[in-house]
Amino acid sequence: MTAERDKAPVADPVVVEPPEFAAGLPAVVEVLRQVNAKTGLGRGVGALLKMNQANGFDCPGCAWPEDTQDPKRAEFCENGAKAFADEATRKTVGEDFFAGHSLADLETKSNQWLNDQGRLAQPMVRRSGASHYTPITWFSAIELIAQHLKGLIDPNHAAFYTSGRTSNEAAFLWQLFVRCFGTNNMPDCSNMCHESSGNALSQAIGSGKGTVRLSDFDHADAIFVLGQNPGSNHPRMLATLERAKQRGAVIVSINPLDEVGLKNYRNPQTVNGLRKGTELIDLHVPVRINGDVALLKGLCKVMLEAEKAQPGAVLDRKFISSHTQGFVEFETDIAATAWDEIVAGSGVSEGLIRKAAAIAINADNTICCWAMGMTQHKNAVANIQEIVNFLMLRGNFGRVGAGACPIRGHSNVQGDRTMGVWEKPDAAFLEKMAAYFGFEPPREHGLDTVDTINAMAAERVKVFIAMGGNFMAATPDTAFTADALSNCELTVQISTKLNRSHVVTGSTALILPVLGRTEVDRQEQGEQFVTVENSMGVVTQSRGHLQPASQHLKSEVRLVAEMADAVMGAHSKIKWRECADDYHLIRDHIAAVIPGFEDFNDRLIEEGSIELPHSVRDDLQFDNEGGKALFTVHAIEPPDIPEGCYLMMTIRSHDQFNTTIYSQNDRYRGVSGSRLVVFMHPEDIEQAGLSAGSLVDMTSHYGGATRTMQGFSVVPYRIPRGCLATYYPETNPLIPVQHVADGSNTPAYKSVVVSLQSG
Ligand SMILES: Nc1nc2c(c(=O)[nH]1)N[C@H]1C(S)=C(S)[C@@H](COP(=O)(O)OP(=O)(O)OC[C@H]3O[C@@H](n4cnc5c(=O)[nH]c(N)nc54)[C@H](O)[C@@H]3O)O[C@H]1N2
Ligand SMILES: Nc1nc2c(c(=O)[nH]1)N[C@H]1C(S)=C(S)[C@@H](COP(=O)(O)OP(=O)(O)OC[C@H]3O[C@@H](n4cnc5c(=O)[nH]c(N)nc54)[C@H](O)[C@@H]3O)O[C@H]1N2
Ligand SMILES: [Mo]
Repeated sequence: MTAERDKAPVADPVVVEPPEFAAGLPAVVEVLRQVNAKTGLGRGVGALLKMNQANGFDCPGCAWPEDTQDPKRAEFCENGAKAFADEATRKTVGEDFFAGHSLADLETKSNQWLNDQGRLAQPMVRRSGASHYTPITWFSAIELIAQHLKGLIDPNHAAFYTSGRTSNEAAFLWQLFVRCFGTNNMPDCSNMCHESSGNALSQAIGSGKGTVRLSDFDHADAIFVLGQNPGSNHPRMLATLERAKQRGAVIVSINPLDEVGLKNYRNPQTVNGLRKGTELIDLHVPVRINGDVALLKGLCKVMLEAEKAQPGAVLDRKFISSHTQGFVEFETDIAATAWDEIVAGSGVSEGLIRKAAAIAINADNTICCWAMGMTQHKNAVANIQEIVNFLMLRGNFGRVGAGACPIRGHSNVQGDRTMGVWEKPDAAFLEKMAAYFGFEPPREHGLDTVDTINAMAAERVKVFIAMGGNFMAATPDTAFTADALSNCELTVQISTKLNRSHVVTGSTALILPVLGRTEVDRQEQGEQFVTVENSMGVVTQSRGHLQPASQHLKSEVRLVAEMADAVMGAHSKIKWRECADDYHLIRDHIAAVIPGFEDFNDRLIEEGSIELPHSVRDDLQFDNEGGKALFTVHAIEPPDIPEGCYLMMTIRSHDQFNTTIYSQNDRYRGVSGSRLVVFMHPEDIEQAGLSAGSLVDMTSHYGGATRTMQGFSVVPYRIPRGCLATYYPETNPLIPVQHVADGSNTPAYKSVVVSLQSG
């Protein structure tokens, strides 16, 4: 099968050496350029200064927490500013645009082009068989949804996707609506993101959330950053790492790539920082793709050996005996794991592993941070549980300066889960919802993202409604997913910007445009604010200040309330519309149903933000099976890579936010002009008879099936032998929908077996 690729303008990339430092003056220049081009300088900068401030709006970028130590500093980064400018653009997409572009025409456009057209400005419908989207009133659009949902013989024939920008208020009302309607089919972007972390941590420590506060970075002696590229994806984290480093913390990066953001950081918010950088990492460990289980077992082996040589010097025996289970099996397994296996599995020498382990042994307090480099593999859950094993050896839980720190992606992805957006809700939560709202929620678990694609393909899901995101471009197996989506009777995209999911649709399709975070949200009872939860369990307010991009936009909350009202009608005991008139009412409901949100409204006013409780962090209490943190044993299972094939990871550039592509450039990797590149070790290039700039086709191999894409330009890069890197989402057509992580069902986006053919 030849899958279709993104229709980006095909150009040869310009390749130069990656820069020596991250951020600094180029970041400031880039912020001003993007803000000026998209929003106008005066309007843009004024609004930007309100980002992540009290009484301002939460950055629509990543979920890194605000630094409250210095409330006066500008609390945004280059990529947050880009996300802001992209939402606050003055360009709009309305009925004239759609009259001038048929779906067939839009099909031929690139993701970047679609996004560049501006903010969606009015509700549009594509009627069955029609060539174009045409305008529809809000009333008719919502009636159309209600008609389709009410026409289903089983509520499980609908699926309700959420991306992670949705506020707590909208998310809470959304899951309530979906459950009143009668299904738990709530796939979300977490299913493709940190699901593996949630799954692994819940089993091992009894909570799916990280155990670290932002302030812990001020007390950590060692910080291990595994499979994460903060320079591009969480740039504000670099300032935190810089402060830790200047205080004397030792930083280790475990990553196939020596990402520039971790090497040298020039803080653009300080005069000194613009001129001179801080070397952030002390040690880079160039693990091979998916070699982390072997590597982490190696680290633990060194620590166990050192303890044997000097009993009492390394392990936190008290922690292990009082708070953990499974240690003996773990110790036995590690002792039986040979160095040959560890070195072969990780691609890292024993010497380097010993060096990294020495850092952990010498640190009283260690934090491990990680992101997609750990979660998007077949054995991703094992990856994360090995991190937990590693941390537990020295008792790095429940104390200041230490712990497990999954770094979340979308700005409110963690909050959406806290609000109950999950296809596998726990029974206690459903009980509480049932008792408080007086309805019988469905108990059977619903479909996650991959299962939803399969159910659409099998025509078991017929109505698909997405609260944000870009399902079509973000999911694996593009051609298969496109067919699956086209099987639906109705697809609805509740969105801010035009994207691929508006172009590949069900028989009937709706585009429903909503307010973004940057915009004023005026309802019956006055101007509203919403709340979001950051990566470290702190809930803050977010209030937009810009005038809405169009007078036709609804808030997400209002839209959910109106849909619920239309679907549930007079039977519903819930006063949906009143909730939309005044979001305080929703927060009162949240306070009644979700643990940790007691007196939510009052505390928000009095304290400004609230920190959610965490039983491991606060009380060293583990709510998993057995009531103690669990050491787990995982075999080293190197992926099966046939002769002549490579293992490919799909990664983000410095100029994108997920499927939103700002430009074809990746300043931090020295590539510009094209994203259709494949990063490759120079010796692999030579061995394959290729050279820098060669054009190749790429074929993925899974279960006897192949998927091919054409026209990648080869870029020599410092990457381990046998490993390749390409950009997400361009290569999603190559990723088999069946290739998922055990336990979490997350697509193995970073472990794709491919071969190259000269183009
Ligand atoms: N500007 C910007 N910010 C973002 C996003 C964005 O697209 N743009 N996306 C947001 C979202 S939703 C998310 S989830 C996060 C993603 O943030 P990240 O996880 O940092 O993003 P990725 O580029 O997917 O991959 C991260 C790193 O994993 C490494 N890696 C890949 N495979 C392996 C492996 O097997 N082992 C190890 N140790 N490392 C590996 C790659 O080399 C890369 O450096 O960022 C969020 N923030
Ligand atoms: N190959 C590969 N695939 C991946 C990944 C990878 O690393 N490799 N990463 C995965 C990960 S970690 C994630 S999180 C997913 C991301 O998957 P998604 O969250 O589905 O994708 P995004 O690109 O973030 O969605 C962007 C769209 O969201 C809409 N939007 C933006 N802001 C708002 C808002 O405030 N409200 C509403 N209603 N809509 C809004 C806009 O229309 C915009 O076009 O992709 C996954 N896919
Ligand atoms: Mo993500």
